[in-house]
Amino acid sequence: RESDRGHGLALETSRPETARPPLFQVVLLNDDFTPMDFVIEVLRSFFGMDQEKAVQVMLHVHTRGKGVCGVFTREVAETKVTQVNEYSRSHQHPLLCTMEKM
Ligand code: NFA
Repeated sequence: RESDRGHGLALETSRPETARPPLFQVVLLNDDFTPMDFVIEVLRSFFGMDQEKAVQVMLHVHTRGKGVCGVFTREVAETKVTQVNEYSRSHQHPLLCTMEKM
C-alpha cells in the first residue's frame, strides 16, 4: 500500500520504491476423516504454531470448513501446499491444503 511506504516528501527524498511480491494465503480444508490430532501435528510442524494456536486453527477449520495456516510469497506457499499434501497422503489421510492469492 502506498500509505505504508511514506509520502516521498521531505525526509525521504531519494529512497527508491521497492515492489512487494504478491502474497498467498495457505489454506487448510475440513474433511470428515482426518484425525484432529493429525491436523494439529501438521500445523505445528509445517507452520511453526504452538499447541494452543494449532488447536485454535484446527477447530476453526473443523467448524467453518476452511482456515488460513499462514501467508507467504508464491514459491514458499507452493512448497508448503505440496509438502502438507504429500505428508497427509503418505499417512493415508485426505486432508487438503490449497493456496489463495490475496
Ligand atoms: N473434521 C475432522 C474430524 O472431525 C477434523 C479436521 C479438522 C479435519 C480440520 C480436517 C481439518 N475428525
